Amino acid sequence: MSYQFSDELKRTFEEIRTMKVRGAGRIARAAVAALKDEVYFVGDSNVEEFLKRMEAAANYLKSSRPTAVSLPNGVNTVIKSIREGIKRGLSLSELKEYTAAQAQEFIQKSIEAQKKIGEIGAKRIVSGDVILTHCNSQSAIGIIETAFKDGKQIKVFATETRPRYQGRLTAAYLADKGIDVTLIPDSAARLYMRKVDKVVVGADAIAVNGAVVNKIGTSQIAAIAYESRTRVIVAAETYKISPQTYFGELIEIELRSPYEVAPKSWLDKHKGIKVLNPAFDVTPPQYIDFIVTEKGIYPPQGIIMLFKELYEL
Ligand code: RUB
Repeated sequence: MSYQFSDELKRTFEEIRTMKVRGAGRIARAAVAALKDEVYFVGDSNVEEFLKRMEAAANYLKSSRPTAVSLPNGVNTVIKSIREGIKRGLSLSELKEYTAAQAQEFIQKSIEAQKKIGEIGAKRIVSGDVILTHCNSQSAIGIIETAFKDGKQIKVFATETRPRYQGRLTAAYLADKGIDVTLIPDSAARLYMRKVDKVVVGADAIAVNGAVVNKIGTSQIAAIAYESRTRVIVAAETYKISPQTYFGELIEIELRSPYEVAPKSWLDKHKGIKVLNPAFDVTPPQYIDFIVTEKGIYPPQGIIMLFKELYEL
């Protein structure tokens, strides 16, 4: 059976797909907020029907972008709460209220988690540090900004992050806050790494073995940092840990349009050229010093313990 979704839900799907809304935390919150509003969309006659319609909406949202695990983890939280509500015997209207409240709680906790990561991670930054960050991660920026607000003298290198240039967003944000920031091409990371004390990046997904999936180029930066003995810090909320990886599944890497890499007119002239445009890559745990979560700091090898604790395994 196919379900009708509200225009708002479809708009959120499009905004995530086209990257108007981007970044793993924002994507999760936008999807959960859309589900929260969807609760009241059409008049279901019973709780089972409501669950089915919400599951369909959740699956639709999950298909917008494949890599950020925060998205399925966020929408699954909402679906789980509907199932719980049904088990507790809630009426349809009670169930809707309960679902909307649980969705709101996820959004609130996500915002709080990012704030906490900023506070915890900033303790590992010292005055005089030169930090390199890649892409545009709210959690990574939270660490940098908190350290700065705590009065630490820091300098930041922000990589451009081709092909979508999210590094410009980061550089503009940091400069706006009064932080000393230098925008560099991604390919200049090795040249400047010897000036860098700490690499601070975010994550779209974390495998239970501590490998981190983040914006394409992160693994290159981490390897360069490893080479020059520079610390690599990953900032990530615990809902970015991928449960599927516990069962040996791999995290899917999103492949985006070739026209983000080269213009269509140019590629049309050079028909023999193939283009690959992966949006993310995998940084192996041995290149990561520690992962800052809202629950504290973990070495990548400790993520499995954290995961088991979170899922009560
Ligand atoms: C964004 C990206 C960010 C993570 C973490 O990629 O790789 O580093 O999503 O972000 P894209 P946050 O621009 O393709 O979405 O810490 O804000 O969740």
